[in-house]
Formats: sequence, structure tokens, C-alpha cells
Amino acid sequence: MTDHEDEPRFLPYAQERLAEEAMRERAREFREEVESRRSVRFFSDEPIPLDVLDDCIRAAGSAPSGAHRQPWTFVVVTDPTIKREIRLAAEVEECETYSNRMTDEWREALHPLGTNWEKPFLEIAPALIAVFRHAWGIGPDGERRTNYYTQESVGIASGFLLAALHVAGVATLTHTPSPMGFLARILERPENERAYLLIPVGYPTEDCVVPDLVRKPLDEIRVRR
Ligand code: IYR
Repeated sequence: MTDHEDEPRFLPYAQERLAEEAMRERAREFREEVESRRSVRFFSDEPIPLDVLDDCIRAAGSAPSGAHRQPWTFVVVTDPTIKREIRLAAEVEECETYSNRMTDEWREALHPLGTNWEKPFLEIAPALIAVFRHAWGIGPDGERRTNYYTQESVGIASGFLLAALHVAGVATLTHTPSPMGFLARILERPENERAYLLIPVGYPTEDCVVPDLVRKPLDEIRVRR
């Protein structure tokens, strides 16, 4: 007995057809919007509306995924005790990473960002969104179900999430404490879930600064053939 005996079902679909001028305007507006996003490491502790995060997570959940398995879970952490636990566990790993696991080359690459092992933002930011990747799915009888392209799928969903949060006026940091196995343990995730990304969210402090970075121009990132 296989589960593909039903005929696939299709629905009509049309995307709004824009005049070329409108296309240019919308593309430029979106570019300007996302270009204004910066990774923030100085968060205010001011609360943010959690229903806004829910809509951003719905946007993330609309991302395409391998075989439409939607292999993701987004855990929104606002409990100060859990945030503290995450900070302490992350700092243990990061302290080891910065002092022993990183190569000199890696440490030098991070110098312009001014990062170090201390992660106060994990406690200060009003919310943390922990993104989990489903390494496999769980079938109706609890059996393992293979998922496909989970890294790509969760990466795309995370991109949607970061863009949505920015558009909604919420600052983010893509934080990847390494290794991040402690997140599944602290957040009590099932055994098929792997921590993918930890995203502190909130408002920047009034005196927030960001590294003086320059983005590659179009002619360095786009090739036409
Ligand atoms: N995860 C560490 C180190 C770090 C690594 C890279 I690559 C960055 O772009 C930034 C930081 C940290 O969060 O400090």
C-alpha cells in the first residue's frame, strides 16, 4: 500500500500581472527595504507585540520546501528564565569557540564585526526565535518519514522570516552559537529537530551601532550570459 494512489490535485493559480513600470517600482522598493536591514547586537529590553511575530512566522511558513514537507519549527522564547539558560549555555560554547575552536584566520575574519564570546543580547532582547530543522518527519504511526532538502528549505524560510521581521519594524540578529545542540535540550524539542538558527528580535537601543560594512555592487554578484 503506497500513499500516492490518489490523483494529484491542482488548483488554478494566477499572479497579479503588473505593468513594467510598476514592476520596476516594486522591485526597487523591496530592494531599498531589505537593503536597510542590518544585523543588530544592541537590543532594547522593550517588549514587542508577539502577534506581529506570529504573522512573520506565518510568512516564513509560506516558504517553498522539499516535497512540501515544511520541515521547520519556530520556537518563540520570551520567558526570562529560559532566555538566561540559553545565554549561559551559548556563552559556554562561544567561550570555547573563540578561545580554542576558531582558527586565527576565522578570528581575523570576525574582527570587523567586533563580536566576542559574550552574548548579553540573548537575555536582553524581548524575544528569541529558535529555528529548528526537521531532519526527518514523523508519520501517523510515529514512524520516520524522509524529508528532502531540509537545509535549503529552512534556509529559505529563515530568509522570509528575517525579511518579514524587518518589514514589520523589528530588528534581528542571525546568531549561530556553535555547536547549538543545547537549544533542542533547553527547548525540549523532539529527536527529529535540529537547531538551525537563533534569532534575537526586538528594537535596537537608541545608541545602537553596527559595523561599517560595504555590500558588493551588482556587477560583482550578478553575471549575465
Ligand atoms: N557564532 C559566533 C562567531 C561568529 C561567526 C560568524 I561566521 C559570524 O559572522 C559572526 C559570529 C558568534 O556569534 O559570536
